[in-house]
Amino acid sequence: MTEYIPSPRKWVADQVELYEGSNGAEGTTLRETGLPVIIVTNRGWKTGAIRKPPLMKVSDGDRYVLVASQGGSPKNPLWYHNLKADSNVDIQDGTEVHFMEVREVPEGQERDRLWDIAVKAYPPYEEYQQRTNRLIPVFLARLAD
Ligand code: F42
Repeated sequence: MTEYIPSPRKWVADQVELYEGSNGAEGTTLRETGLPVIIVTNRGWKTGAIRKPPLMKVSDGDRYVLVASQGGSPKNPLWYHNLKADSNVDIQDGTEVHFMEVREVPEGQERDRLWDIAVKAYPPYEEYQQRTNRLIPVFLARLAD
């Protein structure tokens, strides 16, 4: 059984522990913002380990928009590479867990539409994009067949 390796960032690992430990009853928002958070379980492409980055919940119908912002840092978050290598993820949204497929949405009309939805859900994404000349990647997660 491949092991889960928690984030080296304590506040992130703690949020996952609280979220999962409470079966999605607690730890489901971003600190005091009250904004909803999902957990995107994916497989490390180098280690094969289970990784569980929490992300802001951005919904497009029954799909989720995953924004690889990492606070506008110059580099993509490492989970970006995992999703590119293996598009199967589990998304925990509160008490529900969905088995989903992700695909990166290239620049263009669809990405613009999803970006607008993401910024409405979490306005700091716009500032993050201003901070970096990296085009912040956007994935769309839909229920796996
Ligand atoms: N991050 C976002 O990018 N967008 C969000 O909307 C977002 C919201 C959010 C809400 C709550 C919360 O607690 C955190 C939130 N975060 C958000 C932060 C997010 O959860 C991640 O911590 C952040 O995006 C950084 O992701 P990361 O994958 O770069 O994390 C690093 C710190 C990490 O976990 N590193 C591991 C390590 O041991 O150093 C390795 C992780 C990994 O996936 N390794 C791969 C493997 O094979 O195991 C290899 C990856 C490679 O290419 O090297």
